[in-house]
Amino acid sequence: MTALERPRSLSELFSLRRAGVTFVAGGTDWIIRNRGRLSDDAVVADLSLIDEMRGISLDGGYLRIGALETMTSLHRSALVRKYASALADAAYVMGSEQIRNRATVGGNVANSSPAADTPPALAALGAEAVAASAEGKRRVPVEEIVGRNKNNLAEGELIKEFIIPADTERISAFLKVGSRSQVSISRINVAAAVRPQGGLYKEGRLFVGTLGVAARRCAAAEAAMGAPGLEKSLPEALCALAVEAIPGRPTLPYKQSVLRALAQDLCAKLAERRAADE
Ligand SMILES: Cc1cc2nc3c(=O)[nH]c(=O)nc-3n(C[C@@H](O)[C@@H](O)[C@H](O)COP(=O)(O)OP(=O)(O)OC[C@H]3O[C@@H](n4cnc5c(N)ncnc54)[C@H](O)[C@@H]3O)c2cc1C
Repeated sequence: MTALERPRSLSELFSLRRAGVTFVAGGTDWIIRNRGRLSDDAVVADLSLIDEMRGISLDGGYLRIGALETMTSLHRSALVRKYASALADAAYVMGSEQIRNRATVGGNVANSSPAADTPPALAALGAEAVAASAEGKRRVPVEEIVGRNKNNLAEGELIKEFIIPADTERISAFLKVGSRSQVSISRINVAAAVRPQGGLYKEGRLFVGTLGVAARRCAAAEAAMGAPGLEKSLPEALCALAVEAIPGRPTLPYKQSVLRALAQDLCAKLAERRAADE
């Protein structure tokens, strides 16, 4: 019979030392993927009682976000809104209210869907995931954790928390377009974190989701945001990234036209945030 384990700490979880343990957090992806498909000897570890994987706090210049924090807790958090507004934006537009109440940020990254909303936001913010296993912990940039529909965690490793530089000089934003205005998976999403300087945006980090992987960096778009004429050069850079990432795909023209519109909206949203900070 399938076994269910409900450890209360990471050390209890790692002491299970059973091969092939599968983790479940909020279950919003896991249940859909595993319903009726678990083998009799499967071991399911429910992570939800592990308090070390919860909490949002500011510590030594970094924002720490436990992997079990839900989309609702992220977008309601004053700390997330202040230091990581792109992540608050992504959490706010994800799924329905019921999904946001269950879906965890660790699960969203670990699931690694190319259309996931939090990975580009976290990557733009320079977030690192703290990966933990019985062997210890390591810090990995979020964009290196997400692969193509598969994460790059090692066997038995999980995401304990995320660490984001807490920088008040930086503003950030996330935008997505789906097939509907609500409860819609992203057709395209984009996130940027920048340092405003004059009318330009320096030291930018810009990531696009849905182009084959959940978070693809666009160096040309980052350069465009820091130079005059960004209204023209930013959409051009994003469209060129789409050609490079998904050449010849039937969805390419659609994605390019959405990226052009998102580039404009991103500039407008960042300008709004810059003005609010002044
Ligand atoms: C109706 C609906 C609408 C949705 N809309 C959106 C949307 O708009 N945008 C979007 O991005 N997503 C959307 N999703 C997917 C979203 O709910 C999930 O990606 C969610 O964030 C996953 O978190 P979870 O806690 O439910 O993970 P689970 O379902 O529990 O787990 C997902 C996967 O991650 C692994 N896992 C979970 N936590 C960890 C961890 N800490 N470390 C390592 N591995 C872990 C599990 O083993 C499993 O493989 C939607 C889902 C549904 C059902």
